[in-house]
Amino acid sequence: MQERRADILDRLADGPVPGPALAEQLDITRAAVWKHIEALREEGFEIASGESGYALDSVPEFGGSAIEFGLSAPFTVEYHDLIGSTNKRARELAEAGEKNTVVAADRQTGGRGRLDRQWSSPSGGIWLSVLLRPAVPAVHAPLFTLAAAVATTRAVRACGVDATIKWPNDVQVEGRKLAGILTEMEGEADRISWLVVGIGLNANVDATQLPGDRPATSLRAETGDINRQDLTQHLLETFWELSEGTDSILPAWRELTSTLGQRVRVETQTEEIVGDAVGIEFPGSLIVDTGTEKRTVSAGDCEHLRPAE
Ligand code: BT5
Repeated sequence: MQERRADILDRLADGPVPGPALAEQLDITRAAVWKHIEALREEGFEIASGESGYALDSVPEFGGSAIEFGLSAPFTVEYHDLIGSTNKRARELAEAGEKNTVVAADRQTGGRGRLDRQWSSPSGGIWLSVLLRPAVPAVHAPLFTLAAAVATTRAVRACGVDATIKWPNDVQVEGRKLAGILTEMEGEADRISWLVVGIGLNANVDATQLPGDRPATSLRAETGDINRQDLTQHLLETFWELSEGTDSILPAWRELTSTLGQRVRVETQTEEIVGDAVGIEFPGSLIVDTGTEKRTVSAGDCEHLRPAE
């Protein structure tokens, strides 16, 4: 969002402010204030102009300014009603030198999952990508995928939906996929240059529109439509906190996963491993006890078979 508009919203958050006072506080003309107010109205902010000045009556349900408004994480949000892929756009911003940026969209036409799979992204979802430049080695990258799963699960639980994490990147409700995460990065072994963590959350969408091997689900199907601004802010704030204190990610993930204790089948690029999921270890590898040995699996598609004895 434009910095000036963020400033204006911050000032209106505490109560009405007359136009001339805003102009003076921001050191701009009254005409410029009016232009910014009009732009905010166009974004869906209801701003009344009465005797006591401009008054903020309501914040839009979704959008860049709505997500940034009152957000206690240092992200700039770029919002699109329609885009190919937020991950692709975030990668472009990474190449242009940006950081701590979120690209969010209402609908994507070219959403991607892992291994270039298609990700269905109808209007009403939360499709976003977070661009970070954490000062950590490249091997730490999987931690950020787990952090995104934790942040998404916590935000969804705050809406009363009993979600859990399936290793490595799915947020599910009773075995149905509610959200997926796609992490992309560039860097040298000793340091990540940029990291883009894409989160796709089926929010206010019909679950029947969604593909998948098993039926997918959405927040609309689980609990009814939710306020995407609140949920996105909660998600981004938790994600930021975890990315700043990476030691807390694995313990938080263990508390929210449904994979540990399950009998699983994991398909990696080269083989299929069946066994009991007995642990997760830095930076996000699943430990599978096959009965004859304990295998450490760093990436793959995981299927829950039945709980381990
Ligand atoms: C994922 O891949 O789960 C990662 C999805 C990441 C999407 C976000 S949206 C914002 C950002 N921008 C992007 O372009 N991508 C990210 P994977 O584990 O490979 O799962 C992909 C599979 O999930 C597909 O092959 C389908 O079977 C299924 N699927 C597709 N769309 C779905 C949806 N909306 N809900 C549930 N399942 C879906």
